[in-house]
Amino acid sequence: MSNQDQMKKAAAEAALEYVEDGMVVGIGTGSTANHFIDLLAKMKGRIDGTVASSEASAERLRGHGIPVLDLNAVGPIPLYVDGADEATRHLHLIKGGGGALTREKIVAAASERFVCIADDSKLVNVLGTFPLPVEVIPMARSHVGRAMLKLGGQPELRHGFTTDNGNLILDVFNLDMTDPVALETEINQIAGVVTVGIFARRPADVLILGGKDGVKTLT
Ligand code: ABF
Repeated sequence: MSNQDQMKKAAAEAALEYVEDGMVVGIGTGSTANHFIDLLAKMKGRIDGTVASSEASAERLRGHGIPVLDLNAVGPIPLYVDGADEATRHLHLIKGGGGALTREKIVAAASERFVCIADDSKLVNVLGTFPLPVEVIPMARSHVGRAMLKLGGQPELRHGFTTDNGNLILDVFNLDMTDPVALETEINQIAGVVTVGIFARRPADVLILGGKDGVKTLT
């Protein structure tokens, strides 16, 4: 396992402390979330089940014999654990590098506590070095692309990729994200945008970062 992967695993392990008996746990997507899934398998008898943010995570959970529930069949989720592509000390995030941003945003919105897990290379002062994923309805691709240009970004279509919802992803480079709440709100208003990968209006509640000196928790 690479050092970075060990840091991801350490963050995932620390997140287990937030899991309580009888909980339904929201589960994210990506390599850090995969560590969490594998660790959760060891205590699967103690939870009621999970809600998955992607088909890939649902499959991995089922592979461990962990029940995967429909979000509509459960009430508010007490805990959601997921990774991120970038995170700030304000717990604002960029997500969606894995393309699962829409379901991730839904599960985050439906959750009482969002614990974000990552290796500490994801911590940044200002979001935006990582290109911003925006999920769009296919017929709106060009329209949304032009809107991104007007905002000062350079959109690139993620070629050969379709989301779990049958939509496309534009990865937008060079946006000014000094006010992520305002930018998230503005991009949300563009017709044809399904989800923008800024998680600032509903940020994480806890950020667990694995580093070479162990795990740090920001709240
Ligand atoms: C998900 O997985 C995403 O929102 C984010 O794009 C990605 C992080 O991947 P990894 O944990 O593999 O670095 O959480």
